[in-house]
Amino acid sequence: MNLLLALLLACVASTLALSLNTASRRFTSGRSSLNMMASKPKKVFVLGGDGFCGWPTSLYLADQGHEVIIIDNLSRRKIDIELGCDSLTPIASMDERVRVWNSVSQNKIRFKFLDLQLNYAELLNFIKDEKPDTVVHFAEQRAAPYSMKDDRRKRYTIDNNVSGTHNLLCAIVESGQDIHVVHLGTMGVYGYGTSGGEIPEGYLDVILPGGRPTKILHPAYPGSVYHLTKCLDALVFQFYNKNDGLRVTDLHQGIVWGTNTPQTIKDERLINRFDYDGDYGTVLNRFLMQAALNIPLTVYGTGGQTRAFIHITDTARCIDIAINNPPKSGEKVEIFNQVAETLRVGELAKLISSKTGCPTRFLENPRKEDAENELEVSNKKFCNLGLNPITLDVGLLDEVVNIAGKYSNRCDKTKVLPSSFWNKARADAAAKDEARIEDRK
Ligand code: NAD
Ligand code: USQ
Repeated sequence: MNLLLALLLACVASTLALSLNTASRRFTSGRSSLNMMASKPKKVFVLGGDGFCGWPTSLYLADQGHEVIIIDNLSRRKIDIELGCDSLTPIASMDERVRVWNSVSQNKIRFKFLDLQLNYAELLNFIKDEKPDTVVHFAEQRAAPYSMKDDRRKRYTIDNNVSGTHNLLCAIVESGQDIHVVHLGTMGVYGYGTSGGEIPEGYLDVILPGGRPTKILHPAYPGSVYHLTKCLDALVFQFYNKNDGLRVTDLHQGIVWGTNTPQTIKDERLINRFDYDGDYGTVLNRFLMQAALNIPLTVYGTGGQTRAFIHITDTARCIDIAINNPPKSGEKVEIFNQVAETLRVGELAKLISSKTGCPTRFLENPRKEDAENELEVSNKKFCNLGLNPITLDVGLLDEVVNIAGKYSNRCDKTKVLPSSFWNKARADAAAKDEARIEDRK
C-alpha cells in the first residue's frame, strides 16, 4: 500500500471513529432485537444468491436458522467477463463459497445452477420436489447503465427479468403450493422527478372521476430499461395475486452500499462482490473506492439527483423481516420501501471529498435524468416491524474504504468512467467532455 493511500485510510478511519463505535454495535445485533414476531424457521429458495445482495442475504438467513437453497445461473460472473471487468474483491467460485460456509457454520446451505428465464421445467420440478415456504427473488439483470448500453443489452434485460419473474409465478401456481414470494424491486419504479411530498409504500389513495375513492399502484415512471422491468414485474405480481391468490411482498429498495457483513467476514473466501465499474458500480461504493485510490470522484451532471440508500447489512435484515411477516391469504401484494435515508449525490461527493481530500470532477451526465430532484420516502412499515436502519452518520464508510484499499491492485482504472449512454445526445456530449478528455491524456 503506498503512503498516500495509507494516509487516506487513516484520515477516514479516525474521522469516523465515533460513528463507527455505534455502527459496529449494531452490525452484530441479532434476530431478537429486530423482529417483533418470533417466527419459526422456513425453507427458503434464494434466487440470485450468488450476487452482491443475494450472497450476504443467504448467509444471514442461514444464520437465522432458515434452510437456504441458492439458485443462480452465474450470469453476473459471465457479464464481468463480457465487460472485461471484475469484482474489486476476489470472490471465490460458487462451489467454494458453499463449501467454506458449510465448514464454518452449523447452518448448511445448498446451491443449484438454474436459469430462471430458460429452464422453466427444471424450476417447476425443483419447486415440486423441495416445497419451499418462501422464494426470495434477486435474480435479475440489475444495472441501469448496462440495460441502456445498446439494443442487445436492452432486449436481454427485458427478456431475462420479465420472463424470469413470470416463470417463477407461473411455476408456483402450477405446483399448487402456497409459497410466499419476496421480490427485490427498486425505488426507481416511482421515478426520480420531484415527488412533491412523501412517497407512500406502493399504493396511492385516489379519487376517480365521479368522486369514487380507490387505491391504486403508485404510477410507474421508470428512468431506464432496467427500471422498466421492475415496473412490469409489479404488474405481473398484481395479476397473479388477483387471479391465483399468490402471496407476494415487493420490496422497493434504494441503492445498496457497503460490502461485507458479519457472515461474509468469517472467512476471506466468503467475501462479497464489490462492483466499481461504470456499469455495475453504484454511486456511494464508487465514490468511496475512488477516494481510497485517489481517483477524482465522478459526479454526473450537477450532482443534483437525490436518491435513497440502504446498507447491505440492513438489506439482509429487511428480507428476514419480510419472510417472517408474509401477507395473509387473500391480501393484496404487500409493498415496503426498503430504504434508510435519502441523500443528494453532489452532497455525498462533497462529504467524502472533505473527509479524504480526494478532488471531485463533474462529468457530462451519461443518463437522461433531471438535473435535480427532491425525494422524500416513507419507510414506516419496516421501522414499525423493528428495523432501526444504519444511516450514513453512523455508517460503515471506512469498511468500504478499507476493502477498496486492500484490493486496490485489482482495480482497472480504465473501467471507472461511465461507458453506457442513455441516448445519442448524451453520448455526443460525453465525447466532447473536457473532464473525460483530460483523463485520456
Ligand atoms: P447482482 O447482479 O449482483 O445479482 C443478481 C444475481 O442474479 C446474479 O448472481 C446473477 O447471476 C443472478 N441471475 C440473473 N439472472 C438470472 C437468471 N435468469 N437465472 C438465475 N439467476 C440469475 O445484483 P444485486 O446487486 O445483488 O441485486 C439483486 C436484486 O436486488 C436485483 O433484482 C436488483 O434489481 C435489486 N436491487 C439491487 C440494488 C443494489 O443497489 N445493488 C438496489 C435495489 C434493488
Ligand atoms: N451517479 C454519479 N456518479 C457515479 C455513479 C452514479 O453521479 O459515478 C449518479 C447517477 O447519475 C444517478 C445516481 O448517482 O443519479 C444513482 O446511480 P447508481 O448507479 O448508484 O444507481 P441506479 O442506477 O439508480 O441503480 C442502483 C442499482 C439498481 C437499483 C437502484 C435503486 O444498480 O439495481 O434498483 O440503484 S434506486 O436508485 O433507488 O432506484
